[in-house]
Amino acid sequence: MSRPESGKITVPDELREVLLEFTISYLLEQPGDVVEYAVEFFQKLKENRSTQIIRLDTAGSPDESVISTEEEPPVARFSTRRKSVFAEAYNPEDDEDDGEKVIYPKSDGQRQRLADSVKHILLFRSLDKEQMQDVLDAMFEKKVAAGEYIIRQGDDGDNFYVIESGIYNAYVATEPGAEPKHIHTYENNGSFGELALLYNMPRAATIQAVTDGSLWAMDRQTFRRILLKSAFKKRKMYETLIESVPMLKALQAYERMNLADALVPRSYTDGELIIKQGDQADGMYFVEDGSVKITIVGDSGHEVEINRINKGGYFGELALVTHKPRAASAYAVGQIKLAFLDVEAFERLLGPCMEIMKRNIDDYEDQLIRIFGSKSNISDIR
Ligand code: 1OR
Ligand code: 1OR
Repeated sequence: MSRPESGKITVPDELREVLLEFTISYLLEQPGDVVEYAVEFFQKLKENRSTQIIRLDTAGSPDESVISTEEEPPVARFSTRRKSVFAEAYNPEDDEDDGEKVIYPKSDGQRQRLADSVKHILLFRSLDKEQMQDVLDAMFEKKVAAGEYIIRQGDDGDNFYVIESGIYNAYVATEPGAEPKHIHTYENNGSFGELALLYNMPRAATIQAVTDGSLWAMDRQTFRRILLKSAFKKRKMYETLIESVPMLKALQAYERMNLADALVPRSYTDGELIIKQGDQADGMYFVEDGSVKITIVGDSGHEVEINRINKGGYFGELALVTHKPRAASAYAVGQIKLAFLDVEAFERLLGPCMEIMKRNIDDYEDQLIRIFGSKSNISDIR
């Protein structure tokens, strides 16, 4: 077990990855005996060392070369039935987007409701106007009744779903015949069913409606034609960034994927203002490239530099954690690249990093006292 407070024991990335790989594999195959399966799994893993493992890790991009080859997956993760799904090879780089467009006509009212429902869907973030239009055209409404199963774990993927209304529970069964465990509840917003379509895997969880509700669905082909390429590109693009930010190590693979979907690239030129002290906060930033100067206007009225944030660092989280105006200003130093995370996605996705951020904020306070003599010289940051 890791003991972060001691600072001595660290969890190597490889351990994390291998254990995750094993867990997913076990959950998908659902063999009876864990130990027996583990012996077999790790033996195979050792034999296949030189070959690549199909990864559902870190930022989540499965290795594209693996996706596009006809080779057997090196790890016993896909059963025979799953291999047939796996054989539907896809290489986002080759995709020429020549599929037939599907259009479900909609009333103005429906269109409005749909637009509202998809507004916050992370996977749709990187779409341009035209792609977004195609997505809206391709979605169809599906009314569901309380108790209805939308997705069953282990099935092949058919649709991707965006929630308009209703409450939905997600369950995962860890062993065959075992009682599925409740892992998540969706309440009136969000989306599900993307994993099986993105990774050509069986459904990873069961989704059941708790109340009557309304969903917007998109078929597998349309999902893959429009979203696969851009989602892969984005996940790939942010894989390195997410790996380079120490704080984000606290996130699980699935959470990192969602984070990659949510990040938005922003560039700034030398001296440009990114955050203004006293403003309302709309999100936080990760530094992908370059550095950022943090300044505070103290009681004297002078603007003083108090900090520099470099590649792999983050800023602008304080106001989101404290729900106060910006405590400081931030300026670009040279030409820089940032990734922006809006407040809504922050609250949904960075819960697991909250402790680390709070610890860092304690540090701000100590520094504040050191630099300004006392905390009272400057507005309270909490
Ligand atoms: P899918 O196509 O596999 C089931 O169909 C959906 O449940 C899945 O896509 C996700 O959209 C959704 N792990 C895997 N899938 C999840 C999870 C989840 N939660 C929701 N889905 N975990 C819970 C994370 C809070 C990890 C459980 C081990
Ligand atoms: P924010 O949302 O308030 C400004 O917007 C950001 O500057 C803030 O979040 C932090 O992410 C970042 N005190 C306050 N904010 C700081 C500090 C800081 N450093 C970076 N930020 N101090 C410097 C500690 C070394 C203490 C003040 C002397």
